[in-house]
Amino acid sequence: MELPPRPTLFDFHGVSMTKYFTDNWDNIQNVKARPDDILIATYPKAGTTWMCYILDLLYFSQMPPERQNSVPLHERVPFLEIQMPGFPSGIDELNELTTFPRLIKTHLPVQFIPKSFYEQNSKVVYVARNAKDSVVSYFHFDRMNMAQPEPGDWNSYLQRFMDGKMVFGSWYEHVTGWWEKKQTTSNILYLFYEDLVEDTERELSRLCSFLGLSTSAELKRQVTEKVLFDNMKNNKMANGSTDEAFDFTISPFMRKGKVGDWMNHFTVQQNEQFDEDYEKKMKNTDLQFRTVL
Ligand code: PPS
Repeated sequence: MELPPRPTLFDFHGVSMTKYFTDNWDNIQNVKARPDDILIATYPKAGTTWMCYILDLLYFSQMPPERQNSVPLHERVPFLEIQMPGFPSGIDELNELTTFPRLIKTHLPVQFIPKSFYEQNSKVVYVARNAKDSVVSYFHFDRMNMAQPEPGDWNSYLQRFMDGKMVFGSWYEHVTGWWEKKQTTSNILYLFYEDLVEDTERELSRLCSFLGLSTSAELKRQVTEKVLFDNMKNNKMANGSTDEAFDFTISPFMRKGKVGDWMNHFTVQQNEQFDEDYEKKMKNTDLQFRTVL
């Protein structure tokens, strides 16, 4: 299938977006959430796929093996806001789900979450990743994903990230918006990519207690093994190889999976400018990230 030209960014209620995430807006906003729904919310490149796979295994690894072996992860965990011509929308896929609970992926900033999720007290697992590794990962993703705007060169991309002119808007506003929301609701678990890299099994235990799951130590160990970076990279149902918009000759979707790869991309000058700007943008929050382990 021939791909349409790359989409362009536009301002959508104060957030940079592309049409693929706004065309279905009314249906997204009118979605009927359920109390047992679990939203996996992230700014892009924070470890969304990793968390989707972890949750899918925690809930459904006892199901017949066909689920894991032949159903792509993006069908098991629909992407709420996506609507691309020629493909079922996230809402269509959500309506097709027959499993409970429903696991739902979203990159929406907190103010765009359909109100039904709050009314139904659905749970949210938010994963955040430090800004420097996020922008590097996003840059390589935008290079290889023809459904994203043209990234341009690294220097201008970095500036655009600092200006919040990315699909799904400003990283700074996304991570702090969800952080603030978490202070007033017990239904949000706020996790960090860096913590997941440091000790996946520990974070899995936090996840299980938040979700009220009494997962056995053996299952936790098995899940931890299955979601190791190299295992996911080789897993055709989870490594993005089913996505027709991805050009793997440019970059893999499972690229490095590390904390600190930003050091291979930022020049000394870019780093100084970034840090200075970061201090200003993040001065009113107590949210802290690790950029090295
Ligand atoms: S997306 O497109 O927004 O849904 O991307 P997302 O899944 O959020 O993020 C992709 C980055 O997460 C890394 N990743 C992992 N790191 C460690 N362990 C595991 N298992 C894992 N799975 C995915 C992936 O490699 C991308 O990061 P980079 O830095 O580009 O490698």
